[in-house]
Amino acid sequence: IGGKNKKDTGSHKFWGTQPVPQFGEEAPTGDGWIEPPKRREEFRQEPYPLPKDFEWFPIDLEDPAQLRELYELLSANYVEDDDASFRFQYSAEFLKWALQPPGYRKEWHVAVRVASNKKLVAFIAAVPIKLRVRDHMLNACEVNFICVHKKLRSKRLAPVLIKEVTRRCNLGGIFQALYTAGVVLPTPVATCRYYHRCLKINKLVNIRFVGVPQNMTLARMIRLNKVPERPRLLEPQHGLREMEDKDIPEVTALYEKFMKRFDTALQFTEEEARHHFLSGRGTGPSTKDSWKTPREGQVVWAYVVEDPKTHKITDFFSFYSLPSTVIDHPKHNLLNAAYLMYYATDVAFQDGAEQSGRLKKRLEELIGDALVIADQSNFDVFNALTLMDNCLFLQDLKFGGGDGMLNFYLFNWRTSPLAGIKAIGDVP
Ligand code: NHW
Repeated sequence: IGGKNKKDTGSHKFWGTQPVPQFGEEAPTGDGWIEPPKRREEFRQEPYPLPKDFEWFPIDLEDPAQLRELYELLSANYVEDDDASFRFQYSAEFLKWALQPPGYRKEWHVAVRVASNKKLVAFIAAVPIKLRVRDHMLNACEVNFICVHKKLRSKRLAPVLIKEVTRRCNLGGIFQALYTAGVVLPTPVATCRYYHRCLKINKLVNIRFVGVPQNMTLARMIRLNKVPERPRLLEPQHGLREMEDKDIPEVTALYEKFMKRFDTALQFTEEEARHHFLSGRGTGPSTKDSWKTPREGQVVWAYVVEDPKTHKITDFFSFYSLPSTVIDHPKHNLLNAAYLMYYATDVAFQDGAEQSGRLKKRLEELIGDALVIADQSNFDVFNALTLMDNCLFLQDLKFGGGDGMLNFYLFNWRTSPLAGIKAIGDVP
């Protein structure tokens, strides 16, 4: 699922007024803000006006009823693929995990409801992030989950939501943002393609997520996509196990060192790493078999490799669960999709590891095991983007290119296109 990807370089009534690089502008020669920072008093102090009949609503995600309302708004109205066959169905647990990281601001969860009946009809959210873009460290925010109820589309509500969340971030001293979208807006800093590793072939064919290629039978396709029943690195001599709280300092340091290799990356404190890798794990103990049995409400899966001799953490990987509603299907209503999140391996720091193919081999072992765990946890498909080192393993681990693209954007920050996001040949 990646939304619409048509190149649209036409006029943008709203985006043309915003501090973002406009289409057709010359490539920037240096990095920096587009609009200078201002003092708190210089920003608009009161919320932007909404059309008559609507009101701003200070949504409280700690209240299960309000969280449920947000879940329902997004389940029915959030991102669909181009053919309206699938629609993201973020779980309530996922929304809490994504919207309440350390230091989150309740007032950056921006909601709109109908004044008369209090029905929730629109949403947008920002969360604080620390983002390195080349050698600049930005205190910024990440904006996500913009949604306008289907019945209220094309009434220019989205620009009001965006201006309001910008105002609230500005008042909090934040002037830059990172966001992603399937649609092309002025102007992406990077574009990635979604790749899909099919796991449950029968179901994926049945719901038309994939077709059986002409030169193949369904049985052959199933055979070709079968993954092992047990993660290879789980054998005691290799040291794979679920990530635990005691791993956080080493995982945070490994993540940071690994991500230095790219032009841009989020910076995590240990507290943030704990949140991203462990807090979304749901309830229930960590058992020897938990790799086969997802926990109640589990959003995130995180594994480390602990060297059996030195007890050092040498590698880790993580993925999250983001199902999609299968729209109008007689038999299946949910597509269970796993998305590759962060990973790192200390093989990357060895001299010549990339050229010699050692990095590729190690990533194939790690992500290959992630596929086994996802398969056993009953995911139908495992998705990944053409970023970080993913292009080293996507093809050999039998991921196929999808039609969804994801564009990355920076608000109020100029930089030349981010080459650190390595792409397979066919990505524009
Ligand atoms: S992308 C997910 C977007 N959400 C969906 O696709 C859900 C289903 N669709 C909808 O709910 C991840 C509506 O179609 C939405 C647009 C709400 C998308 N980003 O109200 P109008 C994110 O959440 C522009 C930004 O009439 P609508 C990232 C469009 O180009 N802009 O449209 C969010 C046009 O402007 P233009 C988008 O269909 C990042 C204007 O909206 C957009 O009823 C937000 C039309 O408005 C999109 N995905 O509602 C930016 N889609 O100039 C954050 C359309 O072309 C910026 N538009 O005339 C940073 C803020 C923080 C700064 C802090 C310093």
